[in-house]
Amino acid sequence: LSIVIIGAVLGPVLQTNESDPKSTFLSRCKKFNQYDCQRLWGAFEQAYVNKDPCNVPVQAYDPLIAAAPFKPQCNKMMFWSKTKVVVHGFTEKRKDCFVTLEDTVLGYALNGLTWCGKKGSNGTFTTACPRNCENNPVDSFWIRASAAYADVACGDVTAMLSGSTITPFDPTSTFAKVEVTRFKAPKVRSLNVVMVIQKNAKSNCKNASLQKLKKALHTGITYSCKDVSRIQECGSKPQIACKTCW
Ligand code: N1C
Repeated sequence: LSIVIIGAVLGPVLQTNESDPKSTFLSRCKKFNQYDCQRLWGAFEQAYVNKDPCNVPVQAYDPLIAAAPFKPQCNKMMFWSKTKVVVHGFTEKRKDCFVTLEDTVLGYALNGLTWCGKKGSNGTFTTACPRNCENNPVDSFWIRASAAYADVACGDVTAMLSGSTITPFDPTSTFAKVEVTRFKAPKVRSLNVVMVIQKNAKSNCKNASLQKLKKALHTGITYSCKDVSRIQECGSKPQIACKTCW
């Protein structure tokens, strides 16, 4: 009996054991229905399996992105930099207002995971995966997915940046390097920055780096920035209209 009980407890836990990316990927993917998850896993694997883990370029994920293209969700698309926890804590409660890359099948399935292959092996590994070389499997995926997600951006776009850093618009971030430059006018009408202000904030909307963000935007895209210190409020009160979140 005790074995049955242990099995019943461990079964569901092991199903999403992060040391087994395949089962995590498949179980997360299944929550979306409408996708052939086995086929997506196959398209994912081909990007890095049997390759030197420092030799997986961004384009290796083209077939994966093509197999699960991002759908434009005008006026709801949310981007972020250095605010991952706040953003997802918030979008989880207000899916009606905003969607992030992690709310799409690929972003959701791979969020927080580590993976790499090895030359001469057909396996997926989670330990000793390099992140310090340019063409590593994890960074290349996020760059490719971020580019594809930004490519379909439309309408009024939101970005949550962090007032807890000295440079909220960090030129080395994926948001700056990959996403902002892909927003196209007139498909994208505006970029609206929500500056997350927590206690002991180091910057706000007046920060000089935001002038660079404004300049980096293609002409025709309107820019705005708002310092928001009570981000939770909109998340905890579902009756607040999206427009009046801040
Ligand atoms: O480099 P960043 O942030 O500016 O990237 C964030 C930006 C978002 O707008 C997303 O659309 O780029 C996209 N994105 C993810 O969705 C994502 N999920 C998980 C980029 N990176 C993502 N990750 C991991 O976080 C990934 O490992 C990458 O290196 C970090 C980047 O976090 P950041 O510096 O706060």
